[in-house]
Amino acid sequence: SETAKIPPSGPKGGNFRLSNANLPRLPGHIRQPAYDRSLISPGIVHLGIGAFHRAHQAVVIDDLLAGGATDWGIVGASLRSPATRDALAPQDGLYTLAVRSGAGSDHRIIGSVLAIDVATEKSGQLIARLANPATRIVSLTITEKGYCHTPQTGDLDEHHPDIVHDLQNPGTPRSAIGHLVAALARRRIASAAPFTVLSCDNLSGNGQTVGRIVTQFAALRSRNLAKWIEAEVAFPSTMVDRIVPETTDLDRAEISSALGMIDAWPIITEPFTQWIVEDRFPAGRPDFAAAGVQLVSDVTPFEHMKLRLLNASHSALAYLGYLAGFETIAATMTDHRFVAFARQVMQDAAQTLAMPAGTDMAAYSASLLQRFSNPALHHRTWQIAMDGSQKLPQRLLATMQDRLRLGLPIDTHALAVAGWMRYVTGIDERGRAIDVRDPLARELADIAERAGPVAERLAPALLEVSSIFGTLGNDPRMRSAVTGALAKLYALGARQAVQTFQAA
Ligand code: CS2
Repeated sequence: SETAKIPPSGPKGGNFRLSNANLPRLPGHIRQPAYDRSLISPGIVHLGIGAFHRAHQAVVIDDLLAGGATDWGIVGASLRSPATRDALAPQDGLYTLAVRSGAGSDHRIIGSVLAIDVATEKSGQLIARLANPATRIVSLTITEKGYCHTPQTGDLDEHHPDIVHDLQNPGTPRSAIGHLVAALARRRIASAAPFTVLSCDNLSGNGQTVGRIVTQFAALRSRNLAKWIEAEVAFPSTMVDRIVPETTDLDRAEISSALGMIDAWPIITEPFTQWIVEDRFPAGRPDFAAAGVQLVSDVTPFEHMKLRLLNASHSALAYLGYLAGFETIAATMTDHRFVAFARQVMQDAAQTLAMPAGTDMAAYSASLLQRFSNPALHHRTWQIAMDGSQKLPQRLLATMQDRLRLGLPIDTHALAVAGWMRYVTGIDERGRAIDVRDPLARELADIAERAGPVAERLAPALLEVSSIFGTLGNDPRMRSAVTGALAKLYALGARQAVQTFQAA
């Protein structure tokens, strides 16, 4: 995982570090928290305080704190790595948000993160914080695999090692699910109202899904606890959208130099940001709308639109672009064949969707292509390619299922799935090793090793991984489309496969 390397010496003559005390030393054009941080108290605990949260929700909260919502500060939690805490604690939680595009770069200091807990060090402290009635929202960006579920069904994976551990050690859990349930159990015993659980991950029906997983886990501890959770806890769904690449050491150096002081972990993002939230917060919420958040009664159409247009084409570009030798999404987008392919992924997906009221498919797709082309973002294909086993179902397979149901061809998506298949063999088109990161990496590599690089054997073997493909993997139309696409990929390579596809 990422670690923050602090530049060895301070920029231009100073050794200052971003902190409350050093805010007055910042250049005047850099926007700072427009509120007295000492007056802010926490109302939100956020599990998974990575780059995505700090570019999205924490910025919304920063705006709301400036508007006077002083009891909605954030305490972040890392479930494993102390890296973010180690970088931000000496900075009093402050960090820079750099919004970048072809038009330039804008720097702003975010002050909404008040503290960070590291669960592996003090699991009791985090549970106590979650159990504290002042915590009214517990939000999550723990990535797809953090839910310890079976991606294809959305059910809790009872055999997941962390779940097995947490059921045996309910007071010292490892998983986010274990922490949520430990804290909810305490609140129930104390006759306190529960917090609202706000999933901000790219899962389909993320609220419903996390609600189901939490309740299933609780039921393995106590039926009454599960019933109480079902009756009392709200799990609103959300659609969150902002592209946030991993911060590089070059970013750290550039931003520290712009600030005239060190920021050990700034966040880089794009101008676009969107947050759609299902309005169900029995424990209260800040006035999200005041910061541009859209509150709706049903997030589903927005979520499907995003997963099946943005994330699907992102994953397709990531696998096929990586195989073609492109390091970033923006570089992949300099090849018109890939642009055309991404557009086709979106068009095919759109035929299965009811676009949300007020959105236009053509305009939305055009804006996605433009965002992917942002030359100022170094978003690695390798980063997006990560954890494909957790991403494929909601991004690509759901569309394929719907298209088959409608009697429509699935060749476009089949090529994207074939790209994933070749990627997870761990060997690229030039015979070099790929560092495949995926909870199923070992299993997938074993399958690839047994099948060999032969589409007719490899595609059917991978389609049998039912936690990813479910029954879709047995559908003869799926088998033949994916096998054909993979054969083409092996015969021609990604660039040509994408191109011939266009001609077909
Ligand atoms: C990306 C997403 O890494 C990935 O899988 O597709 O993180 C994507 O950048 C965000 O969902 C954009 O909102």
